[in-house]
Amino acid sequence: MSLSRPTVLKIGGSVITDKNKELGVQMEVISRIADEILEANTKNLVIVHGGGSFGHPVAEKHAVKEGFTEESQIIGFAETHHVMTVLNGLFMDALIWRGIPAVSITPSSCIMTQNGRITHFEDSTLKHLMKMGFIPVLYGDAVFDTTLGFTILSGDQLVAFLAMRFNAKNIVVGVDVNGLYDADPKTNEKAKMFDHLTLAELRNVQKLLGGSNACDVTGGMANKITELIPAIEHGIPVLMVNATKPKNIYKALKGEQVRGTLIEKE
Ligand code: IP8
Repeated sequence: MSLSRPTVLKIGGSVITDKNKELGVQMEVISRIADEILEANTKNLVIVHGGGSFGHPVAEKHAVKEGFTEESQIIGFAETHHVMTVLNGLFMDALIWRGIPAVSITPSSCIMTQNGRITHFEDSTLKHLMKMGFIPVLYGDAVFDTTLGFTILSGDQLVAFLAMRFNAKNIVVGVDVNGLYDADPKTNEKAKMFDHLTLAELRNVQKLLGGSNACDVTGGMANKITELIPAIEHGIPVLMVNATKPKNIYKALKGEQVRGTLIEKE
C-alpha cells in the first residue's frame, strides 16, 4: 500500500448551501456533484467542503473565530462544530449511497491551530485510509487553538495544508462563479475573468479582490487566494471552476477542457 499524489477537491460552502438562508442546503447540487465525483472515478482523491449557511452564521453569532473570551461562547463553539457535522453528514449521504468509499474525518479532532494557523495535525488515520483506497472528506470547522482557546479553520487553509502535506498533484476548487475575476462578478458586470494566471500575476490580482457579500467569517475570495498561494508556490496547480454548473467538477477531475481559472507557479 503506497500513497501516491492525490488530487485535493474543495467544494465551496456557497455551492452546496443557500447562503441567503441559515441552514439552507442545496441538496440537488450535492447530489449532482456526488454523481460527477462517482463518474470521474479519480484515484487518490481528498475532498474538503466549506461551511456556507451552516457554519458561518453560527460562528459569526458567537464570535468563534475571534477566540474564547466569555463563557457564553462555549455553546457557540459546540453549535458551530455541530452544524458542520450536519452539513458533512448530508454530503456523506450523497457520496456513500452512490457507492463512493468516502470516510469523514473531523478536523476539530485531529487538528489544532495556533493563532488560527494549523500547527498540529494527527494524520496517521488519514494516511492509513488513503493508502487503503478510501476517500477522506474534511471540512472547514470550529477547531481548538493553543493561543485563542478555539477558532475557525477555513476549508481553504485546510486544502492548501493537505495539498502540501501529501504533495498533491493538483487542487480543484469548485466555487459559485465561473473562475477568478478582477472584481466581484456578482456586483460588477464589467468584471473580467482570468483563464490562466501565474503566481506573479495572481499576486497583482490579489490586491484587487475583496471579501464576500454573504455572511462569511473566513473572508471570501481574497482570503481564498491568500490561503492557496503557499500550495501554488509549492508547485501545485489550482483550477477554479463553477461547481454550480453541471459537468464542471467532472471535467476538472478528469483533466478535460473546462471553463475556469488555472493558476500555476509560472
Ligand atoms: O467555508 C469555514 O469553512 P469555509 C467553516 O471553507 C465554518 O471558510 C465553521 C465557518
